[in-house]
Amino acid sequence: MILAMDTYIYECIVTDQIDQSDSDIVIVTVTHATQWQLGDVNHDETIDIIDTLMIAQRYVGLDPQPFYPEEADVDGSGAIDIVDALMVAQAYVGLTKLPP
Ligand SMILES: [Ca+2]
Repeated sequence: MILAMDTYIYECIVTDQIDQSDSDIVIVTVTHATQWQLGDVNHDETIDIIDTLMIAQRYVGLDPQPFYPEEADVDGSGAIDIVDALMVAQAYVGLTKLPP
């Protein structure tokens, strides 16, 4: 679950096998919610030739790091392949725009 920027209050209750319980309040404040752009496979907040190369490396069986596959399937085909690398390269040079 991705939390929006806000403050959330949770009550955590723990119960053991003989029904003794304890609880505490946890306050979570989200000050910056990051939603990664499709194509930014290394999560550096830039879509550039490095992302293209990393997708291509992944396509040929290498293991580039850091690599976030959830941002790599830019054409939504269900596979991370050379088409995704080409689309990111085209976006990098301004020939096309990637889906949001
Ligand atoms: Ca990137």
